[in-house]
Amino acid sequence: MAEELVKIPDLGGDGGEVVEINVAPGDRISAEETVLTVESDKATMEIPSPVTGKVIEVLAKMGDTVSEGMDMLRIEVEGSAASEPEAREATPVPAAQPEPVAAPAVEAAVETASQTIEVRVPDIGGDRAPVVEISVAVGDEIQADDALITLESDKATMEVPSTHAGKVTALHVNMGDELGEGDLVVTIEVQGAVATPVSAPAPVAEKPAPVSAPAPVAQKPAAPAAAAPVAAPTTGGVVYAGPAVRRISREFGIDLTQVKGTGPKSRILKEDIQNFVKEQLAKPATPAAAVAGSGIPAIPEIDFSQWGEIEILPLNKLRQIAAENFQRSWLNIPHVTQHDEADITELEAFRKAQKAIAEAKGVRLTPLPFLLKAAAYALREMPQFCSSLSADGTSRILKKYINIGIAVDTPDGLMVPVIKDVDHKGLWELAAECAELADKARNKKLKPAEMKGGCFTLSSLGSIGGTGFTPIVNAPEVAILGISKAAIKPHWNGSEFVPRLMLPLSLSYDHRAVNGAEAAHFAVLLSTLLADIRKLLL
Ligand code: CAO
Repeated sequence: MAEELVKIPDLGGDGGEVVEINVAPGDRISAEETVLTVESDKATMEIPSPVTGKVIEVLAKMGDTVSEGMDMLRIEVEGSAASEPEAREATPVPAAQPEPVAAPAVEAAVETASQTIEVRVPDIGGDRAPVVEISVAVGDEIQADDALITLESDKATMEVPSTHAGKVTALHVNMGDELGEGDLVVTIEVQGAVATPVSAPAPVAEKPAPVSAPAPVAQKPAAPAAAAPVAAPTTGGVVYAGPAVRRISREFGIDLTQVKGTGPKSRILKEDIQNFVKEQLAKPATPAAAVAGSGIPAIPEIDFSQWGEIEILPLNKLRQIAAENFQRSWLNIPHVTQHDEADITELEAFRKAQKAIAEAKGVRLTPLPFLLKAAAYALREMPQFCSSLSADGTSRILKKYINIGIAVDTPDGLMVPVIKDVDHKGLWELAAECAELADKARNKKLKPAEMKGGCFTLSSLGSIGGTGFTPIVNAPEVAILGISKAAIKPHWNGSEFVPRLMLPLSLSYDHRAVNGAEAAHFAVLLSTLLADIRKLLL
């Protein structure tokens, strides 16, 4: 066993900053195993050990700026007979920092209308490397030095920039293609004079080529990445991470922009990926409908137990479905609610007068059947309320039938059975059907067909209380009538205040299908009909 001093190899350029130390004293490492990760303004490089052995000391520190010849590692080399410590340089990293490209000989400033330029992979240090990101598409207008693709070898992540500004006319690579020096990346149509590449300046030819015969200029490979660390594959955000971390993130489908880096400059370390995966696994699954497609930021998850005792109760299926429906409707429909009041003093007097007959018939006559009749009348008068918008929003589908849903509060959640052909049914029939459907809803006896085909919905909280609310439209319907608790109010009849029973109405509507004036007319029509139910006969 012999001790060796391993030095930093040629990194190209002025060296770089140590952003990750991958070994510790006492570690047994193999030749080619990464010792340090160094980041320059051009590339991220992993520096391997040239020998197999046991690490005695890591001589470079996090944040050090290192360059060729500096001490990196003291190592006890396995299988060596030498007795004296010797110094050796780590084998230069093959793909760490491509050499700058020699000035192209054939490139010249050419005065011409447009030219086709081929951009190829520059010298990337010998090895071939797979394409891990394609940053342009055919038709894109790009600037000189814009990243075209990103290559990632075992040792480095590199962007291949464009040599010229122009329009991409052909893309010659696919994700995963293994590329090496000279491979064709894109063809670009360049307008006007073709200047020499910005990233690899070369002398301009003294004589421009004749305009009449603009020969396509074969481009020398572009210079390697001019920009700092590349963006994560899935987003445009800049992420600091070494090739190994990027490789793991791709294997696990992790968006690096979501990972909090704890290294210098918020660099993402392997431990950060491990912690991220652990956190994700510990999270409960988010219901897809909560955010799917909405594009709105999710409400942050909070541990409420930090403030006291809590209990977590799962929502039953009905509540989950209702929640999805409410959210879908609320997110898709521009809601407006029109509030009004109906004087139901006479209606209530009539209803009470029917009590004995109702009892004889075994029916409870609440205000609801009257509201159904009034709504059916108004829907016939104003058919835009009895419609749905086509999915593409270009037409209105008028329904020539009048089916009205009634919101029923049940112990398991909200259900909306639909009363069919309300306009053809009398008060007693409607009262009986309301009671029957509400009873079925509460006893989970409703059939799917009994909850379908509605044109409009009534949501009555009148038996509970309240002076108004903003019901959510039961999409794809375009309006819903909320009913609150009737109350005696002083009403000015022109000469004096008289007590009248006023019923609060809250008409929510889809403002894409109904405008405000129409909604006000509809609410006024309902109030008028309820104030004098004889008008329902007209
Ligand atoms: N103002 C004053 N009293 C009212 C009233 C109103 N607007 N509406 C009903 N009442 C009275 C009824 O007249 C009845 O009293 P009487 O027996 O003395 O006549 C009492 O309140 C109870 O009525 P009810 O609730 O049993 O019957 P209903 O026909 O009014 O309503 C139903 C039936 C199924 C709509 C109702 O029970 C229900 O479930 N409502 C909840 C709807 C809901 O949850 N909506 C919110 C949905 S989310 O937007």
